[in-house]
Amino acid sequence: MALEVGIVGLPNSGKTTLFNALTRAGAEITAYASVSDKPNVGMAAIADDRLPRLAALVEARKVTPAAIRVVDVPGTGPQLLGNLRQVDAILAVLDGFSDDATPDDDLETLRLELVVADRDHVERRRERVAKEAKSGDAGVRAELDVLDRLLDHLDRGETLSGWPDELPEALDPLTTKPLLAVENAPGGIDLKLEAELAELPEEEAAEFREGPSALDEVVRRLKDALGLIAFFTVGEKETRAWTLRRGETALDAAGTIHSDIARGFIRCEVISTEDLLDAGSHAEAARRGTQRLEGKTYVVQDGDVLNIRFNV
Ligand SMILES: Nc1nc2c(ncn2[C@@H]2O[C@H](COP(=O)(O)OP(=O)(O)O)[C@@H](O)[C@H]2O)c(=O)[nH]1
Ligand SMILES: [Mg+2]
Repeated sequence: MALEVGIVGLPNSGKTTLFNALTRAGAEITAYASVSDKPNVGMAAIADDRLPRLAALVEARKVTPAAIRVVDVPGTGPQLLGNLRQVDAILAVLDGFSDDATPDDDLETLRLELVVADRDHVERRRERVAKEAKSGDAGVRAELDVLDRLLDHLDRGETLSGWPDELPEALDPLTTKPLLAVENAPGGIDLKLEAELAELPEEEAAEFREGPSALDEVVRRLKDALGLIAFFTVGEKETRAWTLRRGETALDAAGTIHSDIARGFIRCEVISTEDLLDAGSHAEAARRGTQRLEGKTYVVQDGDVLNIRFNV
């Protein structure tokens, strides 16, 4: 499953512009609130300069970057924000380009909208559980009790992240997710410019920019917020980057590639990107002894090149 990020923001702050710049999907950008309430969904590639170097080593015919799924919801009501309950992080887009822009106030407004959406979520869950509790099931009654106390907690102005115990498993809150604010302004992250540059070939776009791409910066901050690392699979047919969360194992890496590979996992050849590039080939790396064999529980490191042996 690819990681997911949700975009939130007030109307006309530049959410869909950011979505297009990240995904190059070309969703409709309007100067008015969208009539459709369907979220835009697309994939954003994660730039990593190690990938082309690894691909060059084996003259890979196909090079595939890692990607994050991006969801752009056209509004901030509880129902629309409910589309974001499964995302791993939230990007808050703030208007910094209008004459009367108030990005700090807008961020507060957005945080409040998320709090309201979560209260709504807890309340709906409580209604459902209250109906089921009439049957007398002990587990259901216990959840009802927790939800009642949780609603009291929220009504005292406290947050879900401030809840001292574990939250009921059935809840998927928004306010406990990592939230990253992106101010959309010339001189900062100029999304309109980025969306335009995203349509150009990479070299041409780079000539327009002074520094690194502002979007790469957004993706880099996202990776930090989520604790993501990259690993690579290097082959002539395809060389590919993948993401894992820091601390995940070789077995998790296998599962990211394909559930069959996880099921049939035998062992995993591991070498760091640097060692492989230094050696110039897998054969030379093996001769130098910089490649090793690891088992299922090996904790994958950022930049590891993995070759998983498995049987089906
Ligand atoms: N000047 C300027 N206009 C922008 C910028 N980003 C978005 N816009 C404009 O603001 C309007 C709304 O943008 P859109 O991405 O659809 O906002 P959304 O409602 O948050 O999805 C469009 O007319 C965009 O062209 C920006 O960075 N600078
Ligand atoms: Mg939009």
